[in-house]
Amino acid sequence: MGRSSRLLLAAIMVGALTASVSFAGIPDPALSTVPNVLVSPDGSLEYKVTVVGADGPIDTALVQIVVGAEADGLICWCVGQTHPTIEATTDASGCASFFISAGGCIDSSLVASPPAVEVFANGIKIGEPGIVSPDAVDANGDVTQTPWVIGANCDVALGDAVYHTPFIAGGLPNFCSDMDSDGAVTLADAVTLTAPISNGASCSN
Ligand SMILES: [Ca+2]
Ligand SMILES: [Ca+2]
Repeated sequence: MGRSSRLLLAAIMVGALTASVSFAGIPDPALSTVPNVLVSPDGSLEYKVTVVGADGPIDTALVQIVVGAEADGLICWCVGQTHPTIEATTDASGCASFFISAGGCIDSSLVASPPAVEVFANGIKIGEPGIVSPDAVDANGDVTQTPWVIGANCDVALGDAVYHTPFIAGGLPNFCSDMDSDGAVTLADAVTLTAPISNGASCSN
């Protein structure tokens, strides 16, 4: 084998090694979990993104929630809450945990210029979720998306309880009351809503 052939072979081997290492660490949108972004005016609710690649969960991945300009203008952001890009790093289970202080409900399929929100892991897009919150309506009882009024007022008040109650009581599908993004409004969503509603979670915006 000549010198150039040996160099070529070495380059191919290094390339193959690098490729296998890289693929193992590349987030796979199909394997990762990106629920609708859960926010609360008191920052009390945990929102989790799980980043998984071909070899399983990816540790120390940078997860970035990037809220588009349209949705950014419709969300009630608490003073001190970073936006429109919010970052966290995954743990050994591939899990990135956020506690976002804000209010509002954004159904991604209803915005004029989708996507409303993009979520990236190590620079690779892994999801285009919406946003949900106990703080779904403003002081007039208007939800963010009917029509495109801002809705939400950084205050979980009686109007929010009144808004969520029929969906919870009747188990009726409703995007803005589905806190865990499983497509249904169940006891689990009621449990998530209970503390912010009973505490009257609020913030300055
Ligand atoms: Ca409210
Ligand atoms: Ca649910």
